[in-house]
Amino acid sequence: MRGAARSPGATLSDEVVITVAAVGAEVTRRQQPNLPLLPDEVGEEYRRAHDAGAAIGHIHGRRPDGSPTQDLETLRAYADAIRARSPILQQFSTGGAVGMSVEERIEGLALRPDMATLTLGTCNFGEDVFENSLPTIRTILDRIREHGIVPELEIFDDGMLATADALIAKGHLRPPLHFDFVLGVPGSAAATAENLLHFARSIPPDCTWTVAGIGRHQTRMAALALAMGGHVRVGFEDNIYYRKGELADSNARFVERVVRIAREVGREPAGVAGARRILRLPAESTGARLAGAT
Ligand code: KMH
Ligand code: ZN
Repeated sequence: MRGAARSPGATLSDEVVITVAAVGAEVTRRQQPNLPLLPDEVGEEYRRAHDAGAAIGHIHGRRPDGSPTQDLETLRAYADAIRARSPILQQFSTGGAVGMSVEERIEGLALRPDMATLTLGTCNFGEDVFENSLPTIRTILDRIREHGIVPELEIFDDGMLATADALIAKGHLRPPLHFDFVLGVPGSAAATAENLLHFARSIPPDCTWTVAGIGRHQTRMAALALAMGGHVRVGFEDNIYYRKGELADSNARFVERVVRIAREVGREPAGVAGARRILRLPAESTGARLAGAT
C-alpha cells in the first residue's frame, strides 16, 4: 500500500465526523476538575458533546476514585448512562491504560459497542511503554471480530502503518477501514503537518481517517484535518486546556470550536447518521438492541 500515489485523506468528505474522547485513562481530576468520572457525569458530558456536534464518544472506564479500569460493569454503567441521554455512537477503548492486562482491555467488548479501538503496535508513551505486540493485536482483533464490532485503527507511529499493511495483506483486516492518527504523544510521532500528510497518504484509498492531536497540538491538528478532508477527535483524554493557561470547562467546548472552524472551511458536522454512513457502520447499534431486549 505504501508509497502508492494517492490523495491525502483517501476518502474525502464535506461532512466531518467529530469524536469526543471525554474521559481517557491518564488525566486526573486534580489536573482537570471538570473530568467526568461517575456514570451520570459521563452520560451528561457525552450528551453535551453530542449536542455540540460530536458523533462518536471514545470511552475509557474509571472507578469513582478516578483510577482507570476497563471492567465490564463499569463500562456497562457508562454505556447505559450515555445511551439514556443521547444517541452518540459508542467507541470503547481497547488500549485502556498502560500496564493493564489484555483481558481487562477487551472484556467490555461483550457489550458490543458501535466501535472499538485497535492500536497497531507498541510505542513509547511518555515515561511508559504502551504494549501492543502482534499477539496482543491479534487477540484484540479476534475479540472485536467475534462481537461484530467495527474497529478504529489507532496509529501512534510510522511502524504501525506497516503493520496495517501486513494485516491487510494477510486478510486479517479488510478495507474499507477507519484510522485514527494520534499525533504528539511524547515518544511517538510528532504532531506535524508533514507527519499528518504522510500518514494520510499511507492508508488505502477507500479508507477514512481522524486525527487526535495531543495537548497544545489538538486544535492545529484539527484545523489541518478539516482543510484536508479528514475527521477530528478532541477531548480531555488528549488535551485539558482550551487555550494556553486556561483549562477547558467541558469537552463540549472543544467540539463547538471544531464545528466553528469546520463551517469556516465549508464542512458540516456529520452527526450520528452521517458518521454511520461515512464510516460504514451498521444502521443500528447492536449494543442498544441488546440493552433494549433485557
Ligand atoms: N491510554 C493509552 C495508553 C485507546 O484508547 O485505544 C491508550 C489509549 C488508546 O488511550
Ligand atoms: Zn483512548
